[in-house]
Amino acid sequence: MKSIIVGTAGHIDHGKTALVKALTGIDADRLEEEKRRGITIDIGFAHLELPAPTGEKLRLGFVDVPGHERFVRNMLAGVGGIDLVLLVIAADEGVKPQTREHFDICHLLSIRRGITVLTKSDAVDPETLDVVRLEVEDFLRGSFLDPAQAPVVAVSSLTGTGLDELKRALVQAALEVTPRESNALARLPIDRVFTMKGFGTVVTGTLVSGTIRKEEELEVFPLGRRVRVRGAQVHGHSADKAVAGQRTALNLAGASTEELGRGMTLAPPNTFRATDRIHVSLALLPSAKPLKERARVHLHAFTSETVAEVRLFDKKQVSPGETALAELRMDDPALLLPGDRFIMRQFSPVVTIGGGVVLDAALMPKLKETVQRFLEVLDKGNPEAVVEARIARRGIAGLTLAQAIAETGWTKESIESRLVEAILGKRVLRFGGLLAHRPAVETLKAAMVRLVDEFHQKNPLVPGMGRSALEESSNASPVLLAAVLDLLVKEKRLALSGEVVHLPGRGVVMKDDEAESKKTIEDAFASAGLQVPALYQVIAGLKVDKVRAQKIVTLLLRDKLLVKISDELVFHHTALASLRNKLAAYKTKSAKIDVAQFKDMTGVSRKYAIPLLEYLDRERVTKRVGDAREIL
Ligand SMILES: Nc1nc2c(ncn2[C@@H]2O[C@H](COP(=O)(O)OP(=O)(O)O)[C@@H](O)[C@H]2O)c(=O)[nH]1
Ligand SMILES: [Mg+2]
Repeated sequence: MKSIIVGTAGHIDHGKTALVKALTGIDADRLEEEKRRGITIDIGFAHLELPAPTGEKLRLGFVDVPGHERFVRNMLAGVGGIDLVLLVIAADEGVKPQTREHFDICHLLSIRRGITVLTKSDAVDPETLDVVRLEVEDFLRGSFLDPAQAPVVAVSSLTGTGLDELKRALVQAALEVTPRESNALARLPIDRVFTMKGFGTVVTGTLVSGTIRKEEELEVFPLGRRVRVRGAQVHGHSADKAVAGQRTALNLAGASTEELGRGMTLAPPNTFRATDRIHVSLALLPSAKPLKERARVHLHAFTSETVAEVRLFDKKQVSPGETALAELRMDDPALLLPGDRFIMRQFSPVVTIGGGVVLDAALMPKLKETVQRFLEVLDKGNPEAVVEARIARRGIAGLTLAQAIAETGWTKESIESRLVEAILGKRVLRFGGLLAHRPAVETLKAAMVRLVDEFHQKNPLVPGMGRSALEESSNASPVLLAAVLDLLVKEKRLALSGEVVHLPGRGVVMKDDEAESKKTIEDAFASAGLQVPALYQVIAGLKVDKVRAQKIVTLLLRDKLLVKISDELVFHHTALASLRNKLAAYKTKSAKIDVAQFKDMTGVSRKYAIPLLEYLDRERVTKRVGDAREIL
């Protein structure tokens, strides 16, 4: 069953509320004051099911808006989620100021479909009705309600004339409406909050996207509060779920009526962020005064309302009828996403002057020109290009899937499907949940190689740069760094020894006297066999200072040319290798060897024999059994 929202629009007293009642049987003027004064003050609701010729049922939710100029802000709270407008014009009055203002608002909100209804047809004679029809058709020409493509139906809510024709037109238009995405992420801008006896807190709104189920957790924006859906009602009947395009009432646990209010939005928890700065493409009505840089305007989006300052990118003012890219700095934060439409009203006197579409609600500090180029891509609206631009914008920080969801309001699946080509074309690289733009990855690769190279030049005696030091010196995402390091190692542009990153083939470069000292040390131990000298004596005889000598010894130990078997004793690796050979030969005679036999075999004193045997035990060459060793 298709669900869509129909909104009324038009001047006060032109018969909007009467029309909704004639169609649905429901009086949308629900407030006591509205009934007493006979005028609509706030938005009201009604619903109707109509069968389509295909047999399909159409569920129409109605939002009836006030026509009085003092209540345009209430009208704006209702019109944000509608799919189809009934532009109501009384046959005995024709086009009036709020006919124009509401019509402008619908156009600025990019409402694509509607029906023009000439009400009170019973109040005029047929000739007058014809004249009014011509006048109205002229008014509509060239707009989304151009009579060539959208019907103009004359009705009388009093006598019922024309209502059947209007219902047929409604069915036709409803079938043509592109359904809102019910598998997108849910967003419910709240338009009413009240307490219901026995239920507690109830909120209502038009579900503009996604699905909300009973028992689901939601987050209230910009409040940041978690609530649980205790129960849901759609068009006055309890339901397990509400889907996009339905008037929805939710019974909430976790927030009181005092804490909630019109203008807040319900959405999935931990997904989005409210913002007070947005980048937009705005259009100024031809009837408006020029809009100057830093002008303050009333900003309306869905049910939210705040004051915002306009910052223009490349001009000092926007002329009537013009469009421009701009930043809006809001007095109060709201949950807004790219693609959301908004209306601007002049600060004072309050009249509608323009509107537009949100391009970005996750601003990043960037140069004006960079931002402008980015916004131009967003403004063109190709979804594939938009995700790619959002990834590119993040540079070497990359964009996580979670961030991509928060920035676009798209689901993970739709983001992934919009990335297929960029990934196949290798313009975007994916590392688990992180997306990075190829040029940024290339920049990062070059920067890492350069960093390691510079490190080698500055620290010739150190084998390489610690991995963590390398990671800290870059502000790239850790996931990206690890992935890029992997790539560089695979491409043999960097090498990794344990946690040390170095250029491949780049050992330690030594100065002449250091190289000489290294040779002296190595030779001293190599020629000593097992009768090794004390390390401090060898160091004392070198040309280089003690600190450098210690570094050289560290290198010799790291490269396993020297082996340290106890705090005092260091041997050359060849001496230890020949010791193993001797033991292997000894084993052919006896499987056991004691300390005395070991001293005889090697010619070392007890001072060396014990640490050597303990070393051999550790190396599992020998195994201590009582006072002797078993040769393994
Ligand atoms: N004769 C006649 N009067 C109507 C018709 N529709 C509405 N009215 C009257 O016009 C007045 C304003 O109607 P209402 O629906 O409240 O207008 P709204 O301000 O646009 O909602 C009321 O007194 C209605 O009874 C109609 O089709 N024919
Ligand atoms: Mg009304």
